[in-house]
Amino acid sequence: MYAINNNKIPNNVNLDSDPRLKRALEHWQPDFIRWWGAMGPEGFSQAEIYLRTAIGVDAQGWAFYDHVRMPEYRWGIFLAPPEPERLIKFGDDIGRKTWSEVPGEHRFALRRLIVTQADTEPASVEQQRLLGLCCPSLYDLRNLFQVNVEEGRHLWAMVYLLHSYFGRDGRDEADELLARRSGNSDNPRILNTFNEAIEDWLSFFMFTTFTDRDGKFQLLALAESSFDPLARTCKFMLTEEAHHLFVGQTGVQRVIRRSCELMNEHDTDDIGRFGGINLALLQKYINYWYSSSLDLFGSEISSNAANYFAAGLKGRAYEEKLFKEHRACGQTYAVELMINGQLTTKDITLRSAMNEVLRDAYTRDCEKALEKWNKEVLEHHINFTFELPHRRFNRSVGEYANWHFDPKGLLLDTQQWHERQKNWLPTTHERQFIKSLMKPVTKPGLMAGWIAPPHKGINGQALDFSYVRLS
Ligand code: BYC
Ligand code: FE
Ligand code: FE
Repeated sequence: MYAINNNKIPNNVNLDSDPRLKRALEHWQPDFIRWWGAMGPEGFSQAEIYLRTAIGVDAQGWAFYDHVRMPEYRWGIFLAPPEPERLIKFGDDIGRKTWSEVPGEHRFALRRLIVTQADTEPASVEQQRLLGLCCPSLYDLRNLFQVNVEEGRHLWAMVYLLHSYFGRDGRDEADELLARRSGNSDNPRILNTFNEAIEDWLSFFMFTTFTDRDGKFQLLALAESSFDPLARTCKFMLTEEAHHLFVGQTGVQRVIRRSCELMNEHDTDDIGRFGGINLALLQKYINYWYSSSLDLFGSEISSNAANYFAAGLKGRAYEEKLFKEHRACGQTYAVELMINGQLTTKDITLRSAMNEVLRDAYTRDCEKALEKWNKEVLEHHINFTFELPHRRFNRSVGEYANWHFDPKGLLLDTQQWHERQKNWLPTTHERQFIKSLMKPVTKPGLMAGWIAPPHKGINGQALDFSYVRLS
């Protein structure tokens, strides 16, 4: 155990200089710990986990590894270092000074963006709370908990903004963040994907590949914000996000590797009876989690998104690096809309297409993940290619929500959809099969039979290292 910093709440925002804020956060802290106890990982409060803790934002500070009990994890508040004289980079006010306080006219919109972002963080912890009980290895168990504590820290990051800049309203929102519950019909989490159950590790790896990647792109867009504390908070969160995406990408890849090994060993595609997961079933999980995550970008045409961009609240991913022009005025974007039951291409204003622009960037990033998976298949000399379904497939938000499309994007009638969706999405029976594979493996170095071991351990440790010391 360690004691680096005696502050109750580790931070680089000089909390001691603001006693009122400090008191407000110290008041919220026990509520957070109670929430963690009730809704965080089930069954491991006494286990010692080999976790990395952020204790600063520099190279040494943000990756401090030690065995820690999760309830004693030090959730801190860290902002990326300020850029001196940072100017507004996009929207109507380009070139003006960025804001260190919330401008009155943007108070409502900023609060809404921050609350929506914040809500996903505890939601994901709630969704994943039972996974520890059926982990495929201690290595994976540790990675799950690392993701969980960091999503907890992301909640802290947003609650700091709410408490610090939004007064009474912000404190009320912070309380609400601990009151909503993933999947609860009376008081659900805000965005749909965060109300889906995650009861098996394949779903966890798909979620960390596709849904945490939505997180990456939303954070990239908010890291451009003219509201400087938000931009700096998101920048630091992005450094942690990389590990979540690694867990997902390599998790699925290890499942694929194991499946390919079993296919070659037994000379069949159908490896379920050998305890493996068929590649075709993996494709269905991809279809499910990718389409659900696409919804998180909002409608194709969004006046909210246009207003956020105009006001400089939320930009595009890599706004400065990737785009030459940052006002996005007088330009158009072609989208396919459903008009009188027909797909029709329409030019809409670029600003109102900002959700779609971000979704495009996200899709390109997902394609890279699939390329790596397909390479794994190829290395086993197996003829199978994973594909992302069309963006119209299985959508619940936006233009395509009330229609049915196949994974190639072709329009279906309701009957065709009901007949064929079992070919594209996991059936109840298949979900049960995946669940039946989820037997806990908790001896150091051992691995469940449906997943291959990782190529290397965490932080240079061996694969049979005690990543988790069970009590
Ligand atoms: N489910 O105008 P529209 C992460 C609502 S993930 C349910 O298109 P807008 C993480 C919308 O609220 C990143 N409702 O929306 C990952 C609106 O409601 P009202 C999270 C939805 O505002 C893994 C209405 O539909 N961060 O960090 O353009 C683990 C019309 O929508 C959904 C953010 O989301 C949905 N999926 O865009 C842990 C960033 N989508 O006004 C963490 C902040 C939309 O009609 N949020 N609606 O009542 C935003 O930027 C925007 O709010 C959104 C929506 C992109 C989400
Ligand atoms: Fe997060
Ligand atoms: Fe994440």
